[in-house]
Amino acid sequence: MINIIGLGYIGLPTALMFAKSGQKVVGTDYNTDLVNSLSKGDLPFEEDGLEVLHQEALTNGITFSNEYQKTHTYILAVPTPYIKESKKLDPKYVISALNSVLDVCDKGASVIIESTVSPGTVDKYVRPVIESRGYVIGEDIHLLHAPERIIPGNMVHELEYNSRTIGADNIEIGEKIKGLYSSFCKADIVVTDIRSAEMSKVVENTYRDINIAFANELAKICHTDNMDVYEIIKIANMHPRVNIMQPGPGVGGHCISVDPWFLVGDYPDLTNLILTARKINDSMPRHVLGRIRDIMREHKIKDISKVGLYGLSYKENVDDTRESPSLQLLERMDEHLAFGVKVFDPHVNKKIVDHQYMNFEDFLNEIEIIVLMVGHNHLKDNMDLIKDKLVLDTKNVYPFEGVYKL
Ligand code: SAJ
Repeated sequence: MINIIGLGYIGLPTALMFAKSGQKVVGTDYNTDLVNSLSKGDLPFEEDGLEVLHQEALTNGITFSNEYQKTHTYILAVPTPYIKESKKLDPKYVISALNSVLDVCDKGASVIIESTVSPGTVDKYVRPVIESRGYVIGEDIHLLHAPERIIPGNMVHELEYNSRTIGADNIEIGEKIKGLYSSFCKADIVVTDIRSAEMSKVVENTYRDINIAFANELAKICHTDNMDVYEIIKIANMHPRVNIMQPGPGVGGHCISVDPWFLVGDYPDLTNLILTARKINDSMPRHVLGRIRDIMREHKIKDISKVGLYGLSYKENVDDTRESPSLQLLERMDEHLAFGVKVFDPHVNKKIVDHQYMNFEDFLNEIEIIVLMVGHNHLKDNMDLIKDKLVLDTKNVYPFEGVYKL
């Protein structure tokens, strides 16, 4: 039986996938409401294909509990936040889950950490906890790191078809756990050492952050001299060895905007490029604010409450708002005592900010400038409804003439 600890964005789909492919699975989370609703068949967040997968997993006997199970295989998918001031990883959830596992596990159990951790975390924080409790790593406990790679919005598909990395101290154990993941993963699974697994995960997300920062810097350059950044990136990308990402209002989510900081926190003297990329991406909400101010001036609009942000989630077609560019922008406005901007997101059904509308038409009736922060499909289906507004399109999705861009 596999006991999966932490039923969030990663742990839950992974648990369901293991169950669907015939493994006996218990999902454990400290949140009783979540455990109860999952047992009843309700999901805590929207994700393509997750409902069907949930039903299949329930049919296959997955159970959810507050309790850690006595078993031989554990997967830890708990949050690994970073400490804002020091930019270093906070391992408190991993350590506490690990201690609870050690309270109940079988001798010889494998403990697989799926949560993203900064390079060296296993050596620095995880091994000492196990050893301090008198366990011998490699005998009493096998330690592994199997970072995930799935992208919100396409998680179910990517669980099956993305290649994976498994870091282990011992190749045989690594191969055994590779066999376990092969029960649902159809792509290559590389077995390596734990440090390489930790580092490659953070490197993947840092690469993407730097590439997006390059696109964002290009957007700023092109804006100052009236060039079309999208056209230029499109042409450049036709070169067989160029692949520039798209500019946008900022980088959100709990991965790309967080993981590079682990490297900056741990190697402050060696991370010039990585830090600069982070700063460029973090500067984008402020750049959008500047563009809103330009449009207000041009059209002599003085009242900020005539401005509406479309999109609160960190990217299209998801309801996840963690570190979202819109929230970053609202924070910046708050710092400048500018209140009253209106907000709407069809995927965010809970009220999380002031002046948030639940109805698109009510929202549109109140505003003159609409700022497209997220290119949800909902927006693409309703473009006609915003034609009479001043449109600031930060995602290059508005198909009509007369639009303001980044
Ligand atoms: N973004 C841009 N321009 C782009 C692409 C994205 O501005 O061209 C923005 C998005 O709007 C969003 C942010 O970047 O605000 C991050 O979104 P994302 O879709 O790039 O990535 P995430 O954070 O949803 O998922 C990433 C993925 N990592 C990589 O592609 C290297 C995913 O595979 C990882 O599993 C995930 O991080 C994770 O959990 O680490």
